[in-house]
Amino acid sequence: MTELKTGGSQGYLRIATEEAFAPPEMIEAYRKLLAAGDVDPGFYSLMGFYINSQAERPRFIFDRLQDLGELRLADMDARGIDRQVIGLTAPGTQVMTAEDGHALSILANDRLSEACRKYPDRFTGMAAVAPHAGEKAGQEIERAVSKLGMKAVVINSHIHGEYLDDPKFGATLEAAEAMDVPIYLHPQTPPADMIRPMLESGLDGAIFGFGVETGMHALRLIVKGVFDRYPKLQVIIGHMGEALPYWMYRLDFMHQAGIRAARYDFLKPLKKEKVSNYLKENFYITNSGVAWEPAIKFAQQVIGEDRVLYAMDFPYQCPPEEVTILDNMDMPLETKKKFFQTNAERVFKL
Ligand code: 1DF
Ligand code: MN
Repeated sequence: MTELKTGGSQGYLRIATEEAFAPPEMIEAYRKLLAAGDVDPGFYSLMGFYINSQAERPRFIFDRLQDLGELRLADMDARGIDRQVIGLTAPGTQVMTAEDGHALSILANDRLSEACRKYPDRFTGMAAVAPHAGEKAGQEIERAVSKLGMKAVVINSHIHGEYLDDPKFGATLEAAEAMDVPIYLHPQTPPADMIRPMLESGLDGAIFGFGVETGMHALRLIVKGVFDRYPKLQVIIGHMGEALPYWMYRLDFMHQAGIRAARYDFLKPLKKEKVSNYLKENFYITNSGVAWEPAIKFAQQVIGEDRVLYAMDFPYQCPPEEVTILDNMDMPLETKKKFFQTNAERVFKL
C-alpha cells in the first residue's frame, strides 16, 4: 500500500472538491429551529439526528464540521489531501427565513474566507447564499467572489421545496454567471411533499433521497430552460452526477418524445435539443461518496474526462482507504491527473 503523502509525489496533487464545514452559530440556529418545532420532516430527520444523537459517527462528523484549522489540516494530511474546496454543509441557510439565512450566509462566508486566507495553499472557499433573499443573494455572491476571493457558490438543493429554475431565484443564477463562478448543487433531504415514502424506509438521507432529489433539481434546470437563459452558467453535481450519466440515453429519448407530442405546454424545445448536451456542456461531476472505478470511468466516457473531478465528502465520508483505491485506478496518469488536480484548478481558477 502506498503512503498517502501530500505534495504530488504520485504525479498529481489531490484536490477534494465537496468538503463541508459548519460555523457553530449555524448549529445554534438549527438547535433553535428544532426546539421551536414545526420544521420540515427532512430537516428534522437530518439535523435532529446529527445534533442529538450520541452515536460515534455523528459526533465525529460534528467536531470536524466546525473546525477550519489544525484538526481539519491533520485529517487532510492523514488522507493525503493537498487542498479542500469547502462549502457550507447541507441544508445551509436555505432552511431559515430569507432574512436570517442571508445574515448567516454573510457570517459563514466571512468565516470561511478568513480560513482560506490563513491557509491559502490548503483551503478554497465556496460562497453560501440564501437564494430566497432575492437581489441580496446576488449581491452576496458578488461580494464573496470579488471581495472575499471565493471561487464557487454552494446551493444545498431545494429552498423550502422550491427550485432554482423558478424565476424568483434569478438573481442568484445571474450573479453566478456574471461573476463567472460555478454553482455546486449539493444535496439535502427531500422536501415534505417528496419525502414520506423515503422516511418510512430510512432512505431519505445520503443513502438515496439526497441523490434522487438533487438529480431531479439538476434535470429541472435543464428542461425548464435555465441554461438557455444563462448559457455560460456551470453547475457541479456530486455523487457521480447523482446517477444522471446512467440515465442519459433514456432522458434524451423520453424528453424528445414528450416535446414532439407537446405533452406539457410549459415544456418548450431546448436550444441544445438534447438533455445530454447540457450535461456535457453545463455540468461538472464529482465522485464524492463514490470511490468506485467503474462509475468514474463510465462518467468520463459519457460526459468527458475534462468534466469529472475528485471529491471526498469530508467529514461525512472520509476513509483513507478510498484515496488509495482511487490512486490505484487502472487509468492513464494523464487522465488521473485531470481527475485529481487539473480539472479542479481550471473550474475553480486556482
Ligand atoms: C450526509 C452526507 C450529510 C453528505 C451531509 O450534509 C452531506 C450524511 C448534511 O451522510 O448524512 O453533505 N454528503 O454529501 O454525502
Ligand atoms: Mn456532501
